[in-house]
Amino acid sequence: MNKDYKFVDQAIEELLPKVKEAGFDTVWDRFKSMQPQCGFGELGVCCRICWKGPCRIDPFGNGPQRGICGADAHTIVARNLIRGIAAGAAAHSDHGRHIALTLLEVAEGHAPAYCIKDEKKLMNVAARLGLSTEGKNVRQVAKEVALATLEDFSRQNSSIPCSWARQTITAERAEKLTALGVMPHNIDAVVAGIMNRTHVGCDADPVNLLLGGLKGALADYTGMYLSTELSDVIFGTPEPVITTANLGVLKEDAVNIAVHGHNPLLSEIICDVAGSMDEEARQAGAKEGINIVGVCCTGNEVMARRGIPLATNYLSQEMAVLTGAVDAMVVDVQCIMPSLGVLQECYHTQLITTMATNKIPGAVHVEFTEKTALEDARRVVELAIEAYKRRDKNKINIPQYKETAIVGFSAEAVFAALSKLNKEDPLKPLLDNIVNGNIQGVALFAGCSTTRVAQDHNFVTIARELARHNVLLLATGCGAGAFAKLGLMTQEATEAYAGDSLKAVLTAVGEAAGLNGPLPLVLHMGSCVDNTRAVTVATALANKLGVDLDKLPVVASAPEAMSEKAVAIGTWAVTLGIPTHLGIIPQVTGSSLVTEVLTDKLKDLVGGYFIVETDPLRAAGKLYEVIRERRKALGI
Ligand code: XCC
Repeated sequence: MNKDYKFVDQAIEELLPKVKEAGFDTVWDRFKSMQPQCGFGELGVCCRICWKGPCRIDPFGNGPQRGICGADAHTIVARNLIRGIAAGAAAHSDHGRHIALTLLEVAEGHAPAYCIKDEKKLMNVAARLGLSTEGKNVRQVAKEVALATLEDFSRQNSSIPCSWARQTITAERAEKLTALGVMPHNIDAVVAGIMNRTHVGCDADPVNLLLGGLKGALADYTGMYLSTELSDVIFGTPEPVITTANLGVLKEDAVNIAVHGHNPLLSEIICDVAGSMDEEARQAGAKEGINIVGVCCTGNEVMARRGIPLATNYLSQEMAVLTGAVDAMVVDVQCIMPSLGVLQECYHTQLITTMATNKIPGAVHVEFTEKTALEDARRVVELAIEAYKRRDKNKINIPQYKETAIVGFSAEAVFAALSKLNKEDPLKPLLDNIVNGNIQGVALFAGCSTTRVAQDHNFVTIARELARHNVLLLATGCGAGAFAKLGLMTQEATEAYAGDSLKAVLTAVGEAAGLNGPLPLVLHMGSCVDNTRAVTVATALANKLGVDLDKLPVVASAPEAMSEKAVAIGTWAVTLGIPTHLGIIPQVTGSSLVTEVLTDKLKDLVGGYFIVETDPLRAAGKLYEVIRERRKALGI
């Protein structure tokens, strides 16, 4: 066993020593050989923006206090931070644009593999965007929705905010953010604006830069929101479904295809065609045909909509290949370790890249387009079957760990479950239980997994502790993956860990919704982009209570954050008024000013702020304290 790490995930604990014996390096080995990591980088005081540099500020005050151009630590840290936010926003919104363009192609009849699976949602979205649907057919409405959405990427009038931002938050919040000058009008322009103002010789005022970061984060929010909603329109809105998670979902006697990345456009079609190619897999010797499993957020997407089992989350993606049982790892965009390309030199796994902007040395590239999606998906499955024939049975090591996971809690699914208690006013039961204290508050777990902490440990520890205090738990992304793998998305977890009053509410709703027992302890809301589903619920609650979002007893936690997307998500959560915990030290502490703004001053400005706490139990305590504070301020 790797003595330097503790894993709460037994599957990794079991597999890793075998991997080490075989002489393979994993993410944890590379992390170890990277020590000590660059202290300047950790503090955020290293500037590589121009080629006079790199420059770094001496954090102890003995060496240089300004870079060659004269930028001090505050400017450098703020610039680095908001460039990360811009990258996160670019990633999420490009994903969203891809979905919006696909919707347009569906409407125009150019994407035969796709259809509008959720017409009701399409109509709701149209209404929310202020579009009239009267007398129009589904395709016409879809086209107008797609075009209105694309305007959020192209509007030049900066006094008109992005529709997807303005229409999805409370009016009071929108007004406040507009007055602050941080409401985005055009996602692309805001991302470009951050790159522009952080170029050498531009914006040097750290506070002004941070305000630019808030705007960038709201551009990220806009891209995420539209991505989730339009994906639901095309692929269906998730409803509760029972599935399984962890490496034990791989099958020795099946052609195992892992879909990995973020964008559901190809993985959905792979799921569609796999059934019709099952016989080919059996003819190749796979007695159980084709078995599709998910990794990271593409995994979350197909798990929430189709109940496809989840193999694992970000940090342990290599472990899926190292089971020797994955025949194809098909990837789209984001959070794909380049090491997968190296691993397949020793394993038969066929790594398949599918997006022109996301290629990996060592992979086979099957270029995906919406027009040829069916053929592309078939090609992927064919490659998997071919790879299956090359499998080395001696290398197969599937840890027999998997947990049941009840997933698919979109905002609509939450409202539908609540409506079983009160048809006329579905929000009332939730609100009543928050007001009477049966539910103390709501915590959204988001973000990644990282080598800086024992994988999944922070998620599980904080969640159990908050549940004990009767806090309702929601999760997305690799946080959701952690909870699914480790059995916290089960009714048994509710019985075991929920405080009495929370348990009673989850049981009443679960029974009424026909689950024959409580709702799971943690509600799976989907992938990273689906964090906006939690905002849908929070905004509905705020509107019903007649308060702004920053008054709600709602908190967020990214206890194992890693990616620039997580930086952007955390920043918009704070900007919307939600106190947000980080379980790792963000790379900003080289500037006392930036640190103070993020953890304190933002509270006066937007209501939300960052809470940095690396100890998970203490973090849970702090989050609960915030919830109590907010309840007190509301007089409940
Ligand atoms: Fe990536 Fe979404 Fe982070 Fe997981 S959680 S490591 S961003 S896959 Ni969004």
